[in-house]
Amino acid sequence: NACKLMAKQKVALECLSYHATASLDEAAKLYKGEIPSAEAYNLYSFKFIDFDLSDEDTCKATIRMFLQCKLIQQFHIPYDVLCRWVLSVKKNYRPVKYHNWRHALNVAQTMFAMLKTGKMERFMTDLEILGLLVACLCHDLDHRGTNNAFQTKTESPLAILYTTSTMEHHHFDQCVMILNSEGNNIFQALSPEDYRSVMGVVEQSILSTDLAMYFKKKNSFLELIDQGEFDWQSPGKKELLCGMMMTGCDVGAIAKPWEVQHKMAKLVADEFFDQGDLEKLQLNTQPIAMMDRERKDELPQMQVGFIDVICLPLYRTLAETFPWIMPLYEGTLENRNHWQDLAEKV
Ligand code: 5BB
Ligand code: ZN
Repeated sequence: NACKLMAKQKVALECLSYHATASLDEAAKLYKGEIPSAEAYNLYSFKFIDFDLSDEDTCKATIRMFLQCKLIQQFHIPYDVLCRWVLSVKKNYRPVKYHNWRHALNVAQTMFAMLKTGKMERFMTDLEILGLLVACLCHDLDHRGTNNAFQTKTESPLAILYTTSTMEHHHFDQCVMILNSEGNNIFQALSPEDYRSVMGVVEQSILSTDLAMYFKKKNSFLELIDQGEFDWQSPGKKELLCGMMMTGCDVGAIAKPWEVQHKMAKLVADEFFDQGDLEKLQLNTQPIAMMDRERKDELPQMQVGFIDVICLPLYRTLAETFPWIMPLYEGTLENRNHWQDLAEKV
C-alpha cells in the first residue's frame, strides 16, 4: 500500500539522520575498564537507584547483569560486541525527561532482581533470560516523550506505519536495527533456531509493554493464577508470564523507596505535561488531566489511581505465585500511603 510505503520511507529518513551506533573508540574504553561487582551497584536489590551512577557506570552495571547471568559464556557473546551494543542502545535513547536510557536501565535491573532475588529464573531457560534482559534494555528505544494516542492524533508517519501499539513496534524495529549494525550483533553466535527463538521473546516482550496489551491479557493471566497454575512451560503461558513481568518491571519505579518514587513521578509528570503543551500548541485541543500542567494538584490522586488500578493488582497476582517478589508489592503499598496523604492535603 502506497501510503504505508511513504510512511516507512519517512520514518527511515528520520531515523537515518538521528540514528548512530557507538564508535569502536567508545567501545574500546568500556572494553578495557573493570566491571565493578553486582554488590557495588546494588543490582540484586529491588531498591536499586541509578541517580548516583555516571553514564559509564550505567553501561558497566548493564554488563555486570549479563555477567551474573553467565550469558556471555553461554551464548558466546564476543565481549567487544557486547560493549559496543550497550553503548549503541544507550545512544538510541533520546534525552526526554522520563523515557530515556536511565528508565531502560531501571527496567532491566528490576527484571534482573525479579529473576535472581525474586527467584523467577527457575521458570525460564537461559535463552529466555537473555531475551528478557535485551527486551527490557530496548523496550523504549527512540521514545519521543509522546504516547501512542499522540502519534495517532498527529497522524505521525509512525502511526500510519503501525495503527496499534505504534511506539512499541517502533521500539522493536530500533532494537533490530541496532542488532543488524556492524559489530553490534550480540546474537551473532546463536544457531538459526536459537536466533529466531530469542528474537521471538524480544519482540513479544517489547510489544507487551503497551499498556493496552496488558489490559487485554491480564484476565487470562488471572485465570491461570486462580487455577493455581505452576507449570509455565507451554509457549502460550510463557508468553503471558513474560508479558506480565515486563509490565511489572516497566512500572517498577512505583515500588521504589518514597524519595525515589516521588522524584520519578515528577519526571513522568513533566514528560506528560510537555506532551500536553504540544497538544495545546499543535492540535489546539485541551489535554487530558494527566497531561495538563494546570491540573498538577491532581497528581497525588492520579498516582493513587494508577497504583490501585494497575500496580497493586499486578504485583499482588505475581506475588501470589512468586512470593519472593513481595518487596515490589510492599514498596508500592507504602508509596500508596504517601500519595494518599498528599491527596488529602489538597
Ligand atoms: C494510565 C493509563 N493511561 C492510558 C491513562 C492514565 N492512567 S493512570 O490514571 O493510571 C495514570 C498513571 C495517571 C497519571 C500517572 O502519572 C502522573 C505522573 C500515571 C503514571 N504512569 N504514573 C507513574 O508513576 C508511572 Br511509572 C506511569 C507509567 C507511565 C508510562 C506508561 C507506559 C505503560 C507502562 C506499562
Ligand atoms: Zn518503559
